[in-house]
Amino acid sequence: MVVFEDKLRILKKKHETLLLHANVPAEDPSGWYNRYQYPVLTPDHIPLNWRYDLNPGTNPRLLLRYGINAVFNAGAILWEGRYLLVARVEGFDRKSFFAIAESPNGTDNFRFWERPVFMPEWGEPTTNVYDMRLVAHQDGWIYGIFCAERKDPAALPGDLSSAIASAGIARTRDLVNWERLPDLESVSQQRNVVLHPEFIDGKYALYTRPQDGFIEAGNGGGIGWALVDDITHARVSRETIANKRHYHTIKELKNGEGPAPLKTSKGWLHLAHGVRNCAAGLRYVLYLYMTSLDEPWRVIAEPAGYFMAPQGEERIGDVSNVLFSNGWIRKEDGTVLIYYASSDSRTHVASTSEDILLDYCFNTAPDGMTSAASVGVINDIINRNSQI
Ligand code: BGC
Ligand code: BMA
Repeated sequence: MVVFEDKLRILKKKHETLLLHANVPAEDPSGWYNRYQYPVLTPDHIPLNWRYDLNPGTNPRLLLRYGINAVFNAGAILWEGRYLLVARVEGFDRKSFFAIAESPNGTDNFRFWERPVFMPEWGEPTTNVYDMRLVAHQDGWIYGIFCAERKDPAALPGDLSSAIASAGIARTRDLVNWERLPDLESVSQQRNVVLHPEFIDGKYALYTRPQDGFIEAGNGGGIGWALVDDITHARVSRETIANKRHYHTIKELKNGEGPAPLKTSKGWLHLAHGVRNCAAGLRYVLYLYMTSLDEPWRVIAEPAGYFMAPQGEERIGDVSNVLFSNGWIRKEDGTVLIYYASSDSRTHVASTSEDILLDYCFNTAPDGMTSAASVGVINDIINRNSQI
């Protein structure tokens, strides 16, 4: 009994200390953002009563009963003045699910709500769900579009890895009660589907990511754009590629929309991830691009290369060398909080401003696609500096 009480006291103290820990920003030499020093969500942030049976009668040794492996790839929303993240929480059992954590300021003191999200099923039960984008749509609902993954029924016997990725769609008014709508109907597999926050010609608009197989984008040329008449029976009938993949760039192998774009006076501001393959496996980095206000599928600016890449401890985790983001929040004063996860393990925040991001997008050279063009960009900067 004493052992139980002592252990519980220590667990609670450590947990509370972690939750109350103040976060500290550090300016990046680029000037583009401040990375906060501590992750905002980790497995240790998960409430103790989700993981331990706290009854000394049934768990006298106070053993862990459900292990949490990672808390990452969080959607984000500023809702009624509350900073909310809908995290991808993954157990030791490799299943992930959604859970909402709330902070008073968006940078620390995140606490999970009482229970994980109860997501109703649609169709064939979903084996795994992840990477939700939260969008307050013009129609008044808050949508959560996420990847719904099921085993491929056509997989050959012995192939236990082939799966089908599709876009699960759910909506809510209070972030507690969710209405699951039919999954997005699409001829290709879909991961990283994001709802555009406004109607376009009276229709819902989606950023898609057509792919040939479960992993390979194949002929899927990049981030797609599709209009949908009825979100309660969403179907991709025509898909155009809005942001293309390219040979020898950070998005040679795959790319995907991050959170829903932010509307600014100069166009829609997008955060996306780009993937390339190398001897060490896939490398995921984050990049930005702008599209036109009237035609959100038309790119008007795109700086070369990455905006953020894994650094230091961020490089290491379950799937190393990965930064991924599906959530950001713009505050009224123009501050932008970027929630990003590192190496499929933990969630971080970086802060910047709309003005800085627009400056970055319009004043950083686009990719010239060759080494010589990159040298040209540097020479331009040197020439300008020599005239000061
Ligand atoms: C994993 C995802 C990953 C995907 C493609 C899924 O089974 O859960 O994290 O993005 O496979 O590699
Ligand atoms: C992807 C995503 C993420 C993940 C990444 C790296 O395909 O959908 O869930 O962060 O792979 O494993």
